[in-house]
Amino acid sequence: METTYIMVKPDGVQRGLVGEIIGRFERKGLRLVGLKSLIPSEEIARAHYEVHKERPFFPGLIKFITSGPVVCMAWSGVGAIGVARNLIGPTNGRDAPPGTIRGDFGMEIGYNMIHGSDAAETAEFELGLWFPEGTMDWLPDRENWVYE
Ligand code: DAT
Ligand code: MG
Repeated sequence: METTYIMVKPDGVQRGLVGEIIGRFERKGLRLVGLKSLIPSEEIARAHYEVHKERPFFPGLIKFITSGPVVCMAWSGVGAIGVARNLIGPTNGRDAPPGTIRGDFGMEIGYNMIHGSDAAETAEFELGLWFPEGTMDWLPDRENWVYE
């Protein structure tokens, strides 16, 4: 079992795609173990995107992420980090295949609606950053019909 940090970005919230996005994770069979909405502070946005701090797009990225509400989520499942990245699709919506979230709804590299952790270490860091209070420990009954 893995847990990944997923976040609907301000463009996804503004466009009313929160339900659509959550539905895709639910239908896939992942387990929701954390959910909240907030307007990110500059401090948390900078920490989250620390690895990109030298990139030319960094200031614009921080301005974008702090511009309005995001929806912070933690999803668990076998191989959840990779499974979520596959549901999300490549960074630029124009290159992302249909069937992925970015492929179905995105036309840009910046306005790409959703973040997903890219590895076990980043998931651990991001979950600690956005969910310092921790996540829930529970098992949906339906999981007996998701995993053999
Ligand atoms: P991903 O979100 O697919 O993991 P990433 O970690 O490479 O992509 O970059 C983080 C975010 O930064 C990405 O979702 C959108 C933005 N970004 C990345 N490359 C960019 C670029 N060349 N121009 C503008 N924004 C960019
Ligand atoms: Mg990334």
